Amino acid sequence: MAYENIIFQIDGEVAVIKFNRPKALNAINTDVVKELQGVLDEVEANPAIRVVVLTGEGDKAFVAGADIAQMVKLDPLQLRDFSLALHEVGFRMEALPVPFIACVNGFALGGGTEIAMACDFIYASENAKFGQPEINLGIIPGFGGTQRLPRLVGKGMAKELCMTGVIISAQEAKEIGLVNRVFPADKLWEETMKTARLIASKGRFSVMAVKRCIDRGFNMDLRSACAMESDQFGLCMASPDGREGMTAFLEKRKPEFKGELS
Ligand code: DAK
Repeated sequence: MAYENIIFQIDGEVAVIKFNRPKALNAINTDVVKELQGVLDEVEANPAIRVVVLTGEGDKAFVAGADIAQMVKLDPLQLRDFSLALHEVGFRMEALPVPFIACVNGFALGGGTEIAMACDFIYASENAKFGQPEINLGIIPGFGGTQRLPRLVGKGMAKELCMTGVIISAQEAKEIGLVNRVFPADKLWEETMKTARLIASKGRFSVMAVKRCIDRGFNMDLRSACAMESDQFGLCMASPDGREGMTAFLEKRKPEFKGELS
């Protein structure tokens, strides 16, 4: 599939999805959603991809939200399709076994904060800005903002952000637990790729198991979640990578993970 609104590149074991509408601050329209679906198909079909990084073209924005200019022209059924398609993108990112890292290099507003939250974690530049300003447009977040935000930062803070529409700095976003780390703008990419490659160097199966246990376990009761963790732990221990990791430790050498399940 050819992409016009997204740049998709593979750099070793790391795939990079770059929103590429810098003139509209990388706002997400229906074409972007279609292209995201195509990119996720490629990620799913390519086992050589171990980590995916999402970022924005240019130095001003990650994604400044859904494309307001397009949204006002859509009828209710088209909006519903847009909503369902975008939600499906988020669910697929969460369901895929590879981790997604949001590398937020500027404005991440509305749908921008929301797509970043659908990633496994967020790194940001010092000049990045986050917020759910939909309330200023007379609407509410439509891509999981009222759901993923409270799970990350707590109900009170999520309500404050969604009810006021205020835009917060990267540092504030870090303080409330929305962002993992903040870097100077000129170091963000390098630091994000360093972490992406570090994760890519670990066992594929154990990285997948961590993602699965934390995401699925979060919405389960503790006993059931711990039982799931035990299952995944047993599978990891018995996998070739698990045996290699422990043997390498005992032999005082670096492990060579193959990512094979049996
Ligand atoms: N949509 C379309 N164009 C946008 C845009 C957006 N969200 N944000 C910026 N732009 C365009 C501007 O119109 C401008 O275009 P030109 O006038 O040059 O043609 C260009 O990008 C540069 O923007 P500014 O001139 O405004 O730049 P400033 O530095 O002055 O301000 C800003 C930057 C980010 C503070 C400002 O652009 C701004 O407030 N933008 C809107 C931010 C916002 O309200 N975002 C939330 C949008 S609502 C759904 C899923 C998701 C959503 C809804 C439904 N379903 C699943 C159904 C999400 C909704 C949203 O995200």
